[in-house]
Amino acid sequence: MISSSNTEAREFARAAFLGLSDHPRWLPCRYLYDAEGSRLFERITETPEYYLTRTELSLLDGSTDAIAQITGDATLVELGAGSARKTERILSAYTHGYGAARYVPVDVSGDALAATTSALAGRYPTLAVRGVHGSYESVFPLLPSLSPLVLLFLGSTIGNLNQTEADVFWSNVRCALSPDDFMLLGVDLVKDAATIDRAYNDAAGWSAAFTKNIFARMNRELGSKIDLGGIDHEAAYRPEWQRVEIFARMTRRQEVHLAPLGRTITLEPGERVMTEISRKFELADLRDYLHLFEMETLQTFSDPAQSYALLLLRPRQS
Ligand code: AVI
Repeated sequence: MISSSNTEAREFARAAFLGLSDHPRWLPCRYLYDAEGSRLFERITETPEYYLTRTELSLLDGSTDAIAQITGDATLVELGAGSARKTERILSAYTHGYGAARYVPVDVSGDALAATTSALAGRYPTLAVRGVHGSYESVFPLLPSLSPLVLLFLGSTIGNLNQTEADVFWSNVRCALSPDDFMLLGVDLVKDAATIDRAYNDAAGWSAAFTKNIFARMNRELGSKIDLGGIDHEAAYRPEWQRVEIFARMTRRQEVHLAPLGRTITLEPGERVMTEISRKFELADLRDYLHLFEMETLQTFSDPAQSYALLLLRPRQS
């Protein structure tokens, strides 16, 4: 019998093989988030350079009561369990407003899910939490049975999807939402390149550690034997693409073993592997794009510098 962890390792190995044999080379960013990756990402969010989380938290502070009033009592379904800090602000507004709240965190990382669930259990006695361990896509079929709901997609994680993935995502969202549902979307906005570059190259080195962790994870789970000291983190904002591109650059020759497949891929010094993109948005373009998917923007909350925004969305009523 093939155990599910064997199946997961084969899937990871296949994804790594396909991405690393492509031109240019890449790895799917979902593999950045094992327990260690989630821990490293939390450290990034605490750095002075990473303005996204702090700005989003302060926007949530100023808007969640109003949002809870607009949506009414609803089940909160969160794509990407996120940090308990962020979720607590939202849960507080719903538990204060409606006495009890229902929360469904969805995450590919079982560890992140368990951490969020246990952090919340003690603090909110009237909260019913039901975690879903899986990809975002896995929760779409469940959404009609959870309506009325507010779908939370925070942290500008939407920016980690490329245009094609985003198009599929929004089609799925639109099909899964019922007329009484809402969605709260957090997005990082286009701004000067230097501010963005700093956020993805923090001085303490958490961003670099996060990028390298995908290779450390390959060592742990796929027996890859990659020399982590032979990898540099490279992240830069490309204004013409309105996105940050994050790469691992090899500083020495690497033989990458993928034990579950019995294959090896050679990476030469100087070769780069793209591990992630992080798209930044213009509000007017984004609202227009969402309109194509019949998602109407009811309200936008942004900081005075228009650095970041929360959009309260609703399926367009026909
Ligand atoms: C999760 N996501 C929104 C982060 C971002 O800003 O794109 C991931 C990240 N990668 C490196 N730093 C942050």
